[in-house]
Amino acid sequence: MGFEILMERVSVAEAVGRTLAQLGAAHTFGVVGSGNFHVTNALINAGVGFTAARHEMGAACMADAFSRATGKVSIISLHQGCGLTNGLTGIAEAAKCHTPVVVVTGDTADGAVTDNFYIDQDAAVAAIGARPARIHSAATAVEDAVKAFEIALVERATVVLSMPVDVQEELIDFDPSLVRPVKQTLAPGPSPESVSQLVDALGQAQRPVIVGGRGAWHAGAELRQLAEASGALLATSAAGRGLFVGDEWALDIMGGFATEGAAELIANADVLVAFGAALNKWTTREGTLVQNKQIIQVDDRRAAIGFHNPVDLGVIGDTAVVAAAAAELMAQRYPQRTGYRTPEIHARVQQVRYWKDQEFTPIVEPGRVDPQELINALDELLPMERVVVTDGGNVNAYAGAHLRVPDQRGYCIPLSFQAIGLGLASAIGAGVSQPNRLPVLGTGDGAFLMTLVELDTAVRLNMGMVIVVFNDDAYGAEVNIFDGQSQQFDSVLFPDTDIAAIARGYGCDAFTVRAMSDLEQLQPWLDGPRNRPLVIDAKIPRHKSWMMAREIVTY
Ligand SMILES: Cc1ncc(C[n+]2csc(CCOP(=O)(O)OP(=O)(O)O)c2C)c(N)n1
Ligand SMILES: [Mg+2]
Repeated sequence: MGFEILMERVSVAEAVGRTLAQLGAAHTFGVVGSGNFHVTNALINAGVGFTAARHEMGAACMADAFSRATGKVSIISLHQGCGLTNGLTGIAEAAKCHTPVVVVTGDTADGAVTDNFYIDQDAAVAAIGARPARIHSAATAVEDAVKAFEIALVERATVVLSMPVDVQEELIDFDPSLVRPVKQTLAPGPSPESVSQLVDALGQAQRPVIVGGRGAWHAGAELRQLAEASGALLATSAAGRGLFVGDEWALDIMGGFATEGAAELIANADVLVAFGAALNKWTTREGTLVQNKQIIQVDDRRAAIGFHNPVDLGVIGDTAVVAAAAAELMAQRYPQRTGYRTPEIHARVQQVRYWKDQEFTPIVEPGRVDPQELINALDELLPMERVVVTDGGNVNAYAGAHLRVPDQRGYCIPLSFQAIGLGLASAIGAGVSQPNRLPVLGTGDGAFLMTLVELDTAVRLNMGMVIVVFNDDAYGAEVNIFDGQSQQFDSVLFPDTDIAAIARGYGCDAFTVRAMSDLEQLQPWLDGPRNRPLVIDAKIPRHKSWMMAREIVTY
């Protein structure tokens, strides 16, 4: 006939699922109830991969980690009301990290305020910093879905698309060829004046440092070039960790996770330029690393400039575009800058880059292992094709700072909301996004026991992953915070928990570490099929980590 009739009569739920798939939804993570059953099936039938989590917060964290790693929009599929509220902590984490995800969730019919599932979903979502959106009617359903996806992608927002159950059932004529593509916008460029001022600051600096954050993930090459042209050292925020791996002038992380030597080199800078890094209290060590120097911040969002920390110059523009323009002008205006790149500093950078090379005195306690000794050994033993994920608590820096990473996609820090317990699901999402890499999670016993139900998901996915539980049978962070202020710690101390036994019950491989020699059990697992998670229950002493010994902020 020469033409095809594409129009089909389908439910709104079906049309929304197909629309999101057509726009490029990369994967769906969800917990399915009656209110999101049809839309989830529509996504699956349209070819979008689906992972069933066991808890809505887990689904949210998996999607968050997946989209962080890929930059693609993933979907969190949730039942209305209680399904949504169960997911809120993970959704808040994604929103605070500007992760592009769309939550598709049922909603009660308009006016059904006596329905058990009723809550004001838009208000709940807005309250945690996500963007409320809804399917308003059958007539607008497809365009409503396109807008939700577009906001997520273009504005790097976490959008919650509420779908009233009565509207979901209505039938519409759906024609995929009429689904409009999301708008394409070009990366914003900087003003010539701001580039000129940036280049003058770098060109006249004696000890410049360039910091890359999450907003510079795509700008690694341009930033290395600018740093070379201006004689700058490179570092990242925690969220940007891995961006400059392999560059001999790069330190690892700036801030609370930095080695003392790295922090000193950054503290001694006279100009610091942050690209796509928020310069929050962690990155600046409570402001101590940004004192006595000129601070320049480059970001594509005006609201990000100076939000956490005052700056001397704000440059608005895409980080890669700004870095490329500055590198070009730098070469013209200030050729051959030495800056911070002297032979002595070169040697120092190699010494102070990684925690594994820093001296420490291990804690000796019978039946327990020193966490730094353990993590440094694991860093050597585990393949570098890894995705390192950390959780919160006293122990968060062991995985978060000691384990080296292959590149920025090899690291995920789900601590934008500073919630404990997000690590396991984030590691699963990271693993789904990069099947060729070994997810490695470091977590505390408290964080792990809070959300370990997702072990079931990892086992079902046959996911080879390594989970190191730093087990002090305590909310160690709280013990440390109130040390010397209180005698009463019963609320944060727990009896010994056999985490290895629990993990085996889920179908994981597991072993307990009470001495470093117990790590012998790791190699056989690494040599094996790696088709299920390995949980290492590492009994560690109650102690104050180097991170907490220094920090004055609350956990
Ligand atoms: C969801 C959530 N609940 C409570 C807290 C407060 N909190 C911060 S660290 C911590 C203890 C974590 O214990 P664990 O995972 O065992 O790590 P540890 O501090 O013992 O190393 C708690 C309860 C939090 N940050 N997030
Ligand atoms: Mg603990």
